[in-house]
Amino acid sequence: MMSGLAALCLLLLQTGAFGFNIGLFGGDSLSHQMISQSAVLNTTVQVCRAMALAEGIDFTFPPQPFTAESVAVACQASKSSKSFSQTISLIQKNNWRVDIFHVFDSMYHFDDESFSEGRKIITEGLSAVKASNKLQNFGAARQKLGEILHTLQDFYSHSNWVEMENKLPNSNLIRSDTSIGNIAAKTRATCRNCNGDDCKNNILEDILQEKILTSGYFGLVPFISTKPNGKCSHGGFLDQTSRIEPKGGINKDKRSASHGHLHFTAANMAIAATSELLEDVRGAAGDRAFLQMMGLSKGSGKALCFVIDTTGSMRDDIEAVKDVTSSIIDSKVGTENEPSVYILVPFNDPDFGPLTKTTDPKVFRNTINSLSASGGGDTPEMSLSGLQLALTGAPLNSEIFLFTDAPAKDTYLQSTVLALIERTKTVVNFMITNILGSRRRRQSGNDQQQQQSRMVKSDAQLYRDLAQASGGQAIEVTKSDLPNATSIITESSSPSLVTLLQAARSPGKTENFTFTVDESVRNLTVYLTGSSAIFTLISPSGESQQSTDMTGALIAASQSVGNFKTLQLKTQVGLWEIEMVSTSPYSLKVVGETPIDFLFDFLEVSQGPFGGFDVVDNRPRAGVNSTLMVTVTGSDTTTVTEVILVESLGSGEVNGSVEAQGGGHFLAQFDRIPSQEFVVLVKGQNNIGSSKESSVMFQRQSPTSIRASTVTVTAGDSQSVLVPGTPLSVPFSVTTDGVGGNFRIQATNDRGFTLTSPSTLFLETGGSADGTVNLTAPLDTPSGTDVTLTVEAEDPRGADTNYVVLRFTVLKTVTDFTQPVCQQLSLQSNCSDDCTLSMWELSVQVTDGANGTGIDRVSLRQGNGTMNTSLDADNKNITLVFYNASCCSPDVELLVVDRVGNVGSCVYSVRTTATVTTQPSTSTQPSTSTQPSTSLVSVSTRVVQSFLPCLSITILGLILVWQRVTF
Ligand SMILES: *[C@@H]1O[C@H](CO)[C@@H](O)[C@H](O)[C@H]1NC(C)=O
Ligand SMILES: *[C@@H]1O[C@H](CO)[C@@H](O)[C@H](O)[C@H]1NC(C)=O
Ligand SMILES: *[C@@H]1O[C@H](CO)[C@@H](O)[C@H](O)[C@H]1NC(C)=O
Ligand SMILES: [Ca+2]
Ligand SMILES: [Ca+2]
Ligand SMILES: [Ca+2]
Repeated sequence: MMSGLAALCLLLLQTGAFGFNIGLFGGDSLSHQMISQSAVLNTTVQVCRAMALAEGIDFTFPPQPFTAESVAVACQASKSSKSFSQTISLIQKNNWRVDIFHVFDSMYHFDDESFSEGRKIITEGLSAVKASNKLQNFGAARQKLGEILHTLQDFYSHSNWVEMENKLPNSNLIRSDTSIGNIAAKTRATCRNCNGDDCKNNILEDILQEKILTSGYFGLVPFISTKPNGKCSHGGFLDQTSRIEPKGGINKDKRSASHGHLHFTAANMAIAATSELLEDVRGAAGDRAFLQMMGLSKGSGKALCFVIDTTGSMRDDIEAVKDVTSSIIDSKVGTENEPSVYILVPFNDPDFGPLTKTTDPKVFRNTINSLSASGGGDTPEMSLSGLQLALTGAPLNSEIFLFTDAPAKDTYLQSTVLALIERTKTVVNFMITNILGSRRRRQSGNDQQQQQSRMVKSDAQLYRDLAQASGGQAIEVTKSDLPNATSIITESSSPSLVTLLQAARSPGKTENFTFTVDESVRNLTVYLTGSSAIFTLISPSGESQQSTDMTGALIAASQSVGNFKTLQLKTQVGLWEIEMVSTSPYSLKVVGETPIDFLFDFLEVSQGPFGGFDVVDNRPRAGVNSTLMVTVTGSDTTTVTEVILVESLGSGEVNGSVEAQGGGHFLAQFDRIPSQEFVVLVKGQNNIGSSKESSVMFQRQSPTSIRASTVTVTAGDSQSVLVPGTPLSVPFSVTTDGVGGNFRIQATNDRGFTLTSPSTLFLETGGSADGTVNLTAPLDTPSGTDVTLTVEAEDPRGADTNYVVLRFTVLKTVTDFTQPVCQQLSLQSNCSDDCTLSMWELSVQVTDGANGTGIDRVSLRQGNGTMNTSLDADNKNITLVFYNASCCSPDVELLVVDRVGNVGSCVYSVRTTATVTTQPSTSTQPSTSTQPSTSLVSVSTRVVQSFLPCLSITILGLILVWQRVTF
């Protein structure tokens, strides 16, 4: 069913007869993708520049056109280039999805003259973005940002804004308290019937002269038009309203569109409007938080994330974590390996959380130091609940360390945690103490609150399985060895480590593994877990070293504690071999420090007669051929030549055929997906020079294991915000390629919000069924809180599970739409001809009006002077601002932000008399037209009717379909 519909959707796109311009790295038009990327890169550069100047650091603009890589370097955050790339593609995906989830909702596209409804989507979404950023929920902010940018950009393509010869974007689209413009009455004619070239001028003269705003009507159903008399149509093959008089259309989606002659004007206006919205988000968040939202941060670009059992038996372990935290902070703060964000989640029984997230190492240290061990009742504890919270709160691709000495009590969350590991590609390391079989230790008299009963080996298996699936280690040590083990693993894993090879064998197996080390790799390290692994290492130059010989030529240093061993290898470029000999289970992981890494998205080939792809947001479908999109990060000169799916626990491999797509993107086609869990191995060349001879082989591997499934779970969009106290219905559907029966449904959220969900759904063999989850946030939930909902479906045999993971933002209804205002109290100067000898000073009071939420922040956007703020002694609603500067810096711009993120700007100058503005601070000029070169290009604005059921078809898939057919 699913695939048939998908194929139909794709057919409609592929024929091209519809004129949809859905292309990837070519085409002659600007897409939502391109528009968003251009604005994001440009705004980010401006923010980095401003921050550099404020810190007195020189700033060098990257060459045009900007890339994620070059911007990250210019921002001195090259270690975050991967997360920056990922942020951009996330924004692009969520932008695209508006066309999938809201095909018929005219207001999402500013069609049908739905101006105030369209603006409401933008401004409500903007409030959610600001609220999310305020609570550092950047993932939620990115998602919502992508969504609202779609609607904002569509305004310029679908309305007559550029036909009215406006030179600047409509700033009122990102505000709620102003007029959008003079909107045409429903009864007023806006277009004339037209034919051929005449259609460039089909908007009525009086509409243009009087600057009356209109937009095209759009309808897919022939002969039934909702277009009022005399109105303009969207235009194009699919739009049936454009066949009804007045015929013709006005959209500027691409160059061949009805008003395609204005395509670049509209697209560049959309870039300027996008930049303006981003500037508003920046003003509300502050520069540093804005960059964090973009995935850019100073330091390692990684989170240091601890999940800690705080029950009575954990006293020693908590002390060990305190020590290692102190030593990490002492040794790394101020270096490029400093963690970019610190996260802590305690768990106990029955309580767990809250999650603490901070960029301030002192705050983190204090939070850790305030932990104490108590409670917990019986032996098992709520470890998976704690882990779930960390997985949803940490940035993508993080590494988490979980400390416990007890089995999980909440084992029902195992599949949920696994789903979240897969979705977020997070590595989880378990530090497990007190396992039976370790050296017996006298019970500490301090642990009176909790009976200490040892974990048996099988209790730890759940942790081992999760570690293995995530590409992490399950380290089993005595409590006395924990400090050493913790410092070894955390010290060695914080910098920009990437995985070159990873494998696990259970039961153990004698096997030879090889891995290629390229010139970019530093600090080559091998992690081994397992009780009795013996190995021989062979270097590219043919030297070898046995595990029994720790003084040989290849191993620079090694450390061993419990079941865990690390070997630091003397880095040699070329092909290494490691021959493992062990009958007991082991895991092997080879990592190195290098900027070059990769991102991947699984795509699934549809079964229908026309082929095409679905992007897979969960487990890819078993038993069918498939496609992977691989994106290289950290290098603009790297080529992927091989993509291989390698079974995580065995030696089975499936090779893909690779096609370069430009811009660091590669497509790999596979005949089948392995039936066992597997990892993605990428090999290629790093072309340092231009000649082939200077290229060096490299390999990288995904730490996270992936599983295929015969079950599919899909849900509608997660665009709705969650209003505290009001249940939100989330419809979902489950499809199976396998046997029918009762499928077990489990819906959980990471906040403990109330939810209702069916516990089973009945599916016919090969059939599907629908369900609904109702989720309610408590009334006192702060705006900006995000909640992650995971809905899982397990087949009747309990052998196969799939899931969908959705993120929602909680937002109280916003009632404050107005910006704070400034009132000048005094401006004094003694400026003379020699400005270096004279000063000026300014005093301003800032208020947010009687019904405002109050002043949150006043900051300096422009001006080299000194600013101080204080609250008025008599009226705490008034913020007083004092500014003084040299007369050589005669201008100042204050950004004034209220508690819901309305941003005002006040500009004063000593050049002339003072001026006050409360306009949005941005006045972005429309940029000059740029021809698309290397970036994602051309997603036109509306998708066909058949898309609606095709919920699992998403951006990349659609782009790729066209790409394959066209090139
Ligand atoms: C633990 O670390 C200390 C200090 O770093 C070291 O002296 C000791 O030998 C280590 N113990 C083990 C078992 O590795
Ligand atoms: C591993 O390599 C060694 C030396 O090349 C060889 O003798 C041995 O048979 C290999 N073992 C396996 C399991 O392939
Ligand atoms: C980049 O942004 C700046 C200000 O934010 C603007 O002046 C400039 O025109 C923009 N350039 C492009 C290419 O969008
Ligand atoms: Ca305990
Ligand atoms: Ca307990
Ligand atoms: Ca306000």
